[in-house]
Amino acid sequence: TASSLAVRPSLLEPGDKSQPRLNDTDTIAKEIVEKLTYSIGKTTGAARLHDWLEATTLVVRDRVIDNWFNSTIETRRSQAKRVCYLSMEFLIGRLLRDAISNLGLTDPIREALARYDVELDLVELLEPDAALGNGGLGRLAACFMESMASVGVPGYGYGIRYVHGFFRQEIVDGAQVELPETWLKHGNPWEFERRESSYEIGFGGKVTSIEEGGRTRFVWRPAERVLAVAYDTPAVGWRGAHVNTLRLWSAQSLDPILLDAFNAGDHIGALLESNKAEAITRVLYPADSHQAGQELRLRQEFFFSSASLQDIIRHHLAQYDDLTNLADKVAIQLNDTHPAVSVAELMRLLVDVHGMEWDEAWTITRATFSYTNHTLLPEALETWPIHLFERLLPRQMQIIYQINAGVLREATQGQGFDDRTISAISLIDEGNGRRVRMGQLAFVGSHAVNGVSALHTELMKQTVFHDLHKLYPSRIENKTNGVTPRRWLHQANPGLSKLIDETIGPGFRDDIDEIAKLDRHADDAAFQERFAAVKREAKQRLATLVQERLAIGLDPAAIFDIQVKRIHEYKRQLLNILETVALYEQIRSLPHLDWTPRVKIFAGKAAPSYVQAKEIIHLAGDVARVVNSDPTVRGLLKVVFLPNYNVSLAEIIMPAADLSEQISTAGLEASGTGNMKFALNGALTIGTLDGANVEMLEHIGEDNIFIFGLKADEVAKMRAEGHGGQAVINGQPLLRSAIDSISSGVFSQGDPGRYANLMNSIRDRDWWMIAADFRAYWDTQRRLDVLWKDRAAWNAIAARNTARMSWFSSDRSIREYARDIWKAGPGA
Ligand code: B1N
Repeated sequence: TASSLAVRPSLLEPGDKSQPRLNDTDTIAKEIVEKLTYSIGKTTGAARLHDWLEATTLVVRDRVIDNWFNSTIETRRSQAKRVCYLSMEFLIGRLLRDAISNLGLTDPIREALARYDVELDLVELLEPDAALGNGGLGRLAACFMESMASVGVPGYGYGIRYVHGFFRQEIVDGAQVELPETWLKHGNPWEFERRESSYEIGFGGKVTSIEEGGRTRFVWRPAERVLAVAYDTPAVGWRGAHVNTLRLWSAQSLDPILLDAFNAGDHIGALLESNKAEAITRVLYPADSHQAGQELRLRQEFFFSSASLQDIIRHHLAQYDDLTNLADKVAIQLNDTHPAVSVAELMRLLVDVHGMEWDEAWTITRATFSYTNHTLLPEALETWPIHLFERLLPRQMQIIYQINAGVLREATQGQGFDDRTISAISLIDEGNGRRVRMGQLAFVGSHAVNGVSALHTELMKQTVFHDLHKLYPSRIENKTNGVTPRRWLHQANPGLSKLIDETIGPGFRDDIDEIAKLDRHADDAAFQERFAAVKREAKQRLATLVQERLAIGLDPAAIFDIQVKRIHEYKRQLLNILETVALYEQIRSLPHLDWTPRVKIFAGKAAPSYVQAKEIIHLAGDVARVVNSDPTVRGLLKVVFLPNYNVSLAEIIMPAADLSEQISTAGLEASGTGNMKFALNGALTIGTLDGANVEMLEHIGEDNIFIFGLKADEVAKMRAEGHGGQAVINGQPLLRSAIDSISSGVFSQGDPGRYANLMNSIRDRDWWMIAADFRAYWDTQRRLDVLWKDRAAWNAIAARNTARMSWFSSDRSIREYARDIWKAGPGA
C-alpha cells in the first residue's frame, strides 16, 4: 500500500543540504567555466552562446537547488499545510532571468560573463519559452507559482508536461499559420525526472462490486493503463528565500512495446500502444475560452488529475499515515473545471482504494478542494457526453451520480426547490443529449468557489451558478487576479525599476505597496521627464524589434497604442481596427488638422479552428499594409501586427506602451491580467467597465483611466431586446464609411469578399456591441489625442498609474487565497 512505500519523494534529511555558496563575481566566473568544461565539454574559446547559456543555467540552478532543499525540509519539519494548484496550463516563459533576478545574482553573473566577452542579455534570449498555456489562465498560474514562493506559501503546482506547448504563429500571405513548438528540443535543464514518482492511470474497463463485512466495495478494473511520470521544476521566490515545486506529468506506456507483436515481425503494430499512451501529453489544446470536446482532452484532464491526487495521497500518508486529516494538511485549488474530475477521483481513491466511508470521504473532499471559475462564456463551460464519460471513466461516472443524488436530495428536502431549479443545479444536463456539467461538479465538490474579479464574481452569482448559489449562499467569493511585479516590473522594465529605486528607495522591491510613494512625485516636472525618458527607451527597443522583424519604421514620438491578447470576438480587436480605419480615412480627408501621431500595435494568436478570429488577424495585416504604404498619412498613423505573441514578447511590449487597449464587451472578460501589466508599467488604459478594469478604476482614480461604452447590464439588456447594428451604423458616418471600405475591398484588393462575413455580423446582430460602442470609443480616443499634446499631463497620469497599481500584485491575490480559502501559509 502507499503508506508502506519506502520512498519519500523529494524529502531529504537536514544534514543533506550543502554549504551556502559564495556569489561574488570570481566564484561565479570560476563555476561557469567549470560547468562549461566538465558538464558541457567545451573550452571557453570553443564555447558558443548556447553553451554559455547552459553553463550559466547550471550555476544558477545549483543555487536554486540549495534553497529548494531547505524549503522542502522546512515544510516537512513544520508540518505546514501544503497548497496544491492543479492547472492544465502553466504559461511560464523563460526561467533563467527570473531565477537570476530573484536570487540577486544579476550583477555578478553579468560581470562574470563579460570577462569572456559574453553578454548576459544575449545569452538569456536563447532560452526557449516554456509555453504550456494559452493565455491569461495559464499565465495566472505561473504568476501564482512565483508569488506563492515569494510570500512563503508551501505550493505545489501540478500540471502536464506537454511535448509541444502552445503553437508558434507565423503570418503567411496575411493569414495565421500554426507551427509546432519544440521547446524541449535541446533538453530542459530546469526539470528533474522523478522516476520513483510514477503512477498508473486507468481508462475504460469495468466496475465490479464485492460484499465485504456488510459493505459493498467497488473495484474498477480499467481496460487500459498508462504510466504518469513526474518531472519537477523549481519555482524560485523573491530573494530565493522559498522555492516551491512545479510537478508536471508525462505519459508513458506501461509496456512500451508489445513483445509478441514485435517478435512476430510487426514492428509498427508493436509500438502503437506506446504511441497511444504517450499521445496524452503530446500537445496542448490551443483553444482559449472554448471547450475542446475531444476524447483526448478528457483523457488529459483525468490523467493529470489522477496522477496528482495519487501523489498527494502518497505524500500525505508517508508523512502522517492517516487520511482523516487530509484537509488540515492539504488544500487543492482547481484552476477552472479542467481538473474538476478530481472531485470524483478523490472520492474513488478515498472510498474504493483506502476504504473510507462515503460520508466522511465527502466531507474531506469538500474541505480539501476549492475551485476558481475563469469564464462565463457558455461555449467555454465544460460538459462531457455521458456515454463518453462512462466509457472512459465508468467508476467516476457512478460516483458523480451518487454525488448528484446527495446534492439534489439537499435541494428538494432541505430547500424545497422546484423542478426548474433542480434541473439547473443537477450535475447532469438532461437537455442536450445528457452531459456531465463539470462546473457543477467542481462547485459542489468545493468549500469555496471564486471568481477572478469583483464584477465577474457578481455575474457568476447571477448567471452560471445562480441556483447553486441559492443552495450554498456562502460558497462563492471573489479573488481578484494579480500579476507578479518581479517579472512584470523588475525584470521586464529594469529602467523603470531603477528610476523608482532612485526616487523612493528600493523598499518597493520587497513590499510593492511602497510604490505608492511615487504618487508624490507624479506632478514633479523633473521626475516626469525621467519617467518619460524611461518610457521612450522602452519604445525605442520595441521599435527596433519591429524594424528587424517587419521592416516597419516606428517613431517613438508617436502614441504607442497597443492591444495584445488572444484574438477573440469578445475582446473586440475588430472595434480597434474599425477605429483605425476611420482614423485613417479622417486623416486623409482632413489633412490640415493637427492629428496626433499614433502607432497601433496588435499581437495575439487565434485558435486554429476559430474562423472569425483568423479573419480579424488577416484584416489587421491588410489594414497595416495599406495604411503604412500610403504617403498621404505622412507617418501620422502606422499599424503593426506582431506575429507570435508570447511571454517573452510581452516582456518587451508591456514597458513600451503609452496606451493599453482593454475594450472587451462589458460582462465578458472575467478579469484580464494584461491590463494590470500595462498600467504597472505606466500605460494609460482605454477600456470598458469589464473584469478587473472596474477595480483598476477604483485604485487609479477616474481621472487617470479612460473608461467608455456600455456597461454589463446594458449589454445584457440590449441583447435581450434583440439589438442589431444597422440602425446604429446608419447614424454614424465614420463607422459606416469604415465598414463600407472594408466590405468593398479597399484593404483586400483582388478579394473584395474576404471580410463580408465579418462586416455583416456587425450590421446584423452586432452581438459584441461593436457598432453600439463605436462612437464612445472614437470620442475617448480623440480625447486621448488631445491629452497627448500636454506632455506633462500625460506623464503625470502615467506615473500615477504605476504608483497606484500595487494592489494588483499577485502577492496580494495569493495572500487572500491563503487567508480565506486555503488557511495556509505564513501566519496560518
Ligand atoms: O482567465 C484569465 C482572465 O484574466 C481572463 O479574463 C479569462 O478570459 C481567462 C478554456 C480558458 N478564462 N477561461 C479561459 C482557457 C483555456 C481553456 O481551455 C478556458 N481562460 C480564461 C485569468 O483568470
